[in-house]
Amino acid sequence: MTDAATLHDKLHARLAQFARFGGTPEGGVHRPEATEANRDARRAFVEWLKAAGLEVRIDGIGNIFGLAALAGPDAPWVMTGSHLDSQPYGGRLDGTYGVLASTLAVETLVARHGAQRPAAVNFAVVSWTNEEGARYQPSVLGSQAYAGVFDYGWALDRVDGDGVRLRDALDAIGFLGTDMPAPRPAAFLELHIECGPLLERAGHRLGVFDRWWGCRKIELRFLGIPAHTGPTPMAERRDALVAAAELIGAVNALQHAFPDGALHCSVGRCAVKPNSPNVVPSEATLFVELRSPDPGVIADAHDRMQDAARAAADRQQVALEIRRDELRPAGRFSTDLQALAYAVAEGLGQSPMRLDTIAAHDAVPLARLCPSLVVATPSIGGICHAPDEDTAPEDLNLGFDLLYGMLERVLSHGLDGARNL
Ligand code: HGY
Ligand code: MN
Ligand code: MN
Repeated sequence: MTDAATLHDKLHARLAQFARFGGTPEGGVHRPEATEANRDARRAFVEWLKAAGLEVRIDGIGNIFGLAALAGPDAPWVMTGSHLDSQPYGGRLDGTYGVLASTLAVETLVARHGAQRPAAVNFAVVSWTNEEGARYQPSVLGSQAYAGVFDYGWALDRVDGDGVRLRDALDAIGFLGTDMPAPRPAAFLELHIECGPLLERAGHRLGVFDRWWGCRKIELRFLGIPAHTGPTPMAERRDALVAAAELIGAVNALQHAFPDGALHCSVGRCAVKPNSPNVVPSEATLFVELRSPDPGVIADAHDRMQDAARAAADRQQVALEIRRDELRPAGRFSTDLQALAYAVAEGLGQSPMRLDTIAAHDAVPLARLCPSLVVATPSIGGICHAPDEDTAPEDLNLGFDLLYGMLERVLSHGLDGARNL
């Protein structure tokens, strides 16, 4: 029988193992979707699932599932997991922590669950493709395809900044799967680092997200005229990057048009062509994000952003092209699963903090299919999407204990029984 300390040792051994896949000198990971480092992490995950005796399935967009039909094919499936892709030069915990904790918890519960004890549910462990939306947009792509938001073919045809389609990148690493996806779950649980400062500042060690913010993601392009940056008279230039620079400032200024903290806005990526020091930029592509819990704020900010983009294009006498404009509406996670999380946390001597998640998670599209929830552990300094992203080892252990306790309860008592013990 493995005790908690042994399980925690196993968790940290896995975290150390996976931190080597794309590990960076600063202690983070560079593991964007379908890169070789991502391939290596995927392979190690599949090997672990097989060693744990789970049925492995890799679906048409490279989502990896590990199935344990403990309760029989007609019983409900409880799914748990997260993602193995990372931001460029990002952190070693975002996504990975949830995949490893879920796998260790299910592996342990399967091993401990003798055939003689009745099981109320089946388990599915998952690693979703392209959650981060770094190499391919939109984000949470694999889980959205699974949830039916996009069809697999459309999702596979997304191209990265070098024009490489997701289907070709997955094929190149051997993860363009052909298996059926996992059965539709009756519940989805995700363990994740907070990716923000609130738990640490409030002195809480566990968080339960009860709602997610809405997010509008716009990809737009200014189109100017290439010219020599030397002799071309200033008045005759059509500089796409100057228009982009004006808009970047305008997007940041949007925060002041709303109550403090109501809108989080950014331009995180700018692609310039031909990107030569002595050519007037003919193209500048911006990736804009507008996040708020209030749909009216997002709509108003979106209108203001569009007005600012048109004004910048007019001032610089360049063209403007909106290439992608997606709204992921705000929503709420399952109150039943939240009640289960609080009950298990109480048994661990913890009173979790209620939180919003402003970051997206795969649990958001899964909420279209079934009750879904994300539980969180503190991020030291609130740092996330950066090499020094970190969480205290004892908090990583506690987050694992919370997830394990939730899964253990539903295994024995079912989703309804688990809450009312
Ligand atoms: O976009 C997000 O919030 C997630 O971290 N990919
Ligand atoms: Mn994540
Ligand atoms: Mn992330």
